[in-house]
Amino acid sequence: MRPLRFFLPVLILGAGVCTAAGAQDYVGVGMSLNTFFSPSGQPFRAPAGQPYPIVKWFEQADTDKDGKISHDEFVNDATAFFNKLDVNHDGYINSPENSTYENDVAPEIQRTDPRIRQPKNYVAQSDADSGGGDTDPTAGRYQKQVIGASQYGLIDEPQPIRAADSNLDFRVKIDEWVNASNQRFTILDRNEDGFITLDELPKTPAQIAGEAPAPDAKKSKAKNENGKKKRFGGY
Ligand SMILES: [Ca+2]
Ligand SMILES: [Ca+2]
Ligand SMILES: [Ca+2]
Repeated sequence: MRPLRFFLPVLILGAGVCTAAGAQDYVGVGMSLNTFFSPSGQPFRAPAGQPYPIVKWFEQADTDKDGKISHDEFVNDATAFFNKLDVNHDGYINSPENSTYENDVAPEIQRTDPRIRQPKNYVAQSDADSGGGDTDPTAGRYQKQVIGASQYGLIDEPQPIRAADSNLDFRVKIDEWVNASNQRFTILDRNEDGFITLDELPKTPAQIAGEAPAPDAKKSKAKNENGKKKRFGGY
């Protein structure tokens, strides 16, 4: 299978956000870890303490309510989101419509949530004082960061709309969208039975971060174990 492509500017944007400011600058500005992005990039949000909103997407896509998402249901759900983004209904998501997606529909993709765990040796590369890189055989090599929609999604695609633009003409035709949706279904149907079920889906990075112990609890635990304060993740 040909891998879906990502646009370099999105990667650069994500890296800049991560390194240009401290963690606290991005917490509390409307970013919630209880956020899920469907494989098409549609955001679903739930208040803290409520079930992770993957269930909202699943209920939306599973139109016959049999507890599993068929290939047709998956593509229909993706196409419905395409039609929402294709505001002028010309069969393309063009640049202005994509900008509306990035700025208004899914603004989370422009920020990197510092609570989401990043590959360890990215930290070693960017902050030599953080330690831990010397013993890692991959230290110093580029490790792909978890950015954009990948923070909240099941597939590592920082910008799911642009990723579907296979001929790189800065617009996504419905045919390209259906092709991307077919690929996404194949990735997610891990047991290849033609259906997506909740129990075969991975946890998203945001979901994992949301379920992790609070930072204060981690710090005090580390202090107790090591007898001194320890830095976590370079933040
Ligand atoms: Ca179904
Ligand atoms: Ca359009
Ligand atoms: Ca399956």
